[in-house]
Amino acid sequence: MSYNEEEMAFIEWYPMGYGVGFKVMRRLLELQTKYQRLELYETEGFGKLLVLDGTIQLVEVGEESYHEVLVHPALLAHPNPRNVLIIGGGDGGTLREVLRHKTVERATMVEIDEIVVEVARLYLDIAGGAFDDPRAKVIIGDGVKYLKENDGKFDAIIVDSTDPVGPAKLLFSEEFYRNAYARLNNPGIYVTQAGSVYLFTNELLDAYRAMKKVFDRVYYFSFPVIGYASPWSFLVGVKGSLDFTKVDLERAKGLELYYYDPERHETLFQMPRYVRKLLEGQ
Ligand code: AG3
Repeated sequence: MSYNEEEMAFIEWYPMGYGVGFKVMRRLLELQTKYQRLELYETEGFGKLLVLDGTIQLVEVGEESYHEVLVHPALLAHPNPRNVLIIGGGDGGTLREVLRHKTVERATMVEIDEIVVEVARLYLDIAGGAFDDPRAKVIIGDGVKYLKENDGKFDAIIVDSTDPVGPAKLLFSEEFYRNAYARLNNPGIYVTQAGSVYLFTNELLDAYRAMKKVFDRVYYFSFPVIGYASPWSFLVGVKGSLDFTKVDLERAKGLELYYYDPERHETLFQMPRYVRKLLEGQ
């Protein structure tokens, strides 16, 4: 969580003094929104770097290693995802990936902080026109309230939030999962990022256990994400009979993927052995 002027580096510090850093050329923005502190840097080799409350959200070069993996496994495991809800994801990367699916007729994104959306529109080159797609609907609001207080149904709910610590913690609670389950069609799929496997292991375990109380089936997976303390974890909750270990390879062909490899879908389930044992309660 620091910007070292002398060394021209931005380092995000995780627990126990584990750092993830980038050499930066200059700071482009530093501002306090209603919800968080936002910083934007130009890095040496990874394009722009977006930081919220000291935590790295993305680097332009390699952001697909997160957005592809958050979105495509879940949407390719669902037989026909037409109506998709994204909670968070203000930078637009998740929305962009969702809209690449031809089956998707409607993608609603509920982001609490409109400044993040504005900064993404003006400074980041990652949404790729997604915000202006006629199938996209951007709502500035609280995703927790949105799930509780509306009653439309979705085939997939994707949570692209900040870490399972601090303000986003509510998005990892049993109550939130219950509200999400109620808003899913059958079959339906829920996917969330769930933090660093090594450094937020307890948060991952807590979220996994809470999801197991609510969904008909829960899966965990991991992927090395550029810019985060990898491997990074993801959790999937299913409503009805949907098998997340299988994806539609025909639909995958049209997606031109760079990081996520649907033909090797099974590699997603790699977990350090001790974490798998913790998750499976052994
Ligand atoms: N997703 C951010 C994931 C959390 C990153 N955490 C961290 N660096 N400690 C939102 C940004 C991508 N759309």
